[in-house]
Amino acid sequence: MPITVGIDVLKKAHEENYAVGAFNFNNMETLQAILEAASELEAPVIVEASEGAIKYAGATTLVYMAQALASKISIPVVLHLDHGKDFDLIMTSLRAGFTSVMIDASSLPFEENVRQTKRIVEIAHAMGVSVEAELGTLKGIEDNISVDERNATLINPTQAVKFVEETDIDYLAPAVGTSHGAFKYKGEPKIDYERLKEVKRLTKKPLVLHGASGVPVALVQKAERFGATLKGAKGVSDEVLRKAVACGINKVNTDTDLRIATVGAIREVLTNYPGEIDPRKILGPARVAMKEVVKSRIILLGSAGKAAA
Ligand code: TD3
Ligand code: ZN
Repeated sequence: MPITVGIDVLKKAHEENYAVGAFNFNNMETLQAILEAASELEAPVIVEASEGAIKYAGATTLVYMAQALASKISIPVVLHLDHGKDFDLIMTSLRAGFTSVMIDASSLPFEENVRQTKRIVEIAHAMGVSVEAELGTLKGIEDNISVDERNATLINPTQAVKFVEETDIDYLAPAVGTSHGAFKYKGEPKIDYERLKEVKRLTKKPLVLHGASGVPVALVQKAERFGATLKGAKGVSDEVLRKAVACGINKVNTDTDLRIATVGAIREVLTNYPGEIDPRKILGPARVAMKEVVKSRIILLGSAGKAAA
């Protein structure tokens, strides 16, 4: 079917208390892996491109690929701009055909975040596109963090209500203790579930978890076995993620796990077959490995079988 508007997929997830997987892509193999996995599980799915991905591949290339592959399957597929920080690039994505955009002005003072977010919401909504915005700073929260530091970093639930009312965004990404990349925590992961529940109760919006990759030990060990150096890599455990979904998360962003799966698979081929020069023999196994990651995430998030409207 044609690509779907973001809120149509996330409204249902919000009402039925599950999360939709949002996976980053910048090439054909990754997009195929995500869509094949979601389609086989009859799950709605979000494919997202960062500004870096757009600079790498081009907005129209990504849009045409997503439209072409989505048109051949019967699950809802949303095409989302991840962490849009630049007004012109957000406009480029809107014009190119994205059906959801994130305006990330979370590093700016609150009022400026409101102002920039509101401006994008007005334009995007006029085009029938949904908007995500972020409040707070994405940072791994450790055991020894002080209350002051925690409040300075994480989302303020009262402020969240004001933000949602003033901007009219469709979904909100609250900073609750996760961070991007393969090295999220030194100790045990800490997510502020109470704060998350409070944001959900007060805003009644679909919520988005960034920095959600699990960094599974098996994937890390495989990549390391073939020469990768990932010492100290640590992610959000399945149990923590399940709990975050139970507290109101409806969109879960995953990029790092796909990267680690890719690197492990490519390194394995290159190590075992040093004479191989066919890129398809090198990238094909990476596609298979990514597909497995996407499947296990979708099952974990509870969105398998939720494709029907
Ligand atoms: O927005 N993203 C994807 C881009 C982050 C760079 O890896 C996420 O929130 C996913 O974060 P991660 O690193 O946990 O997959
Ligand atoms: Zn993110």
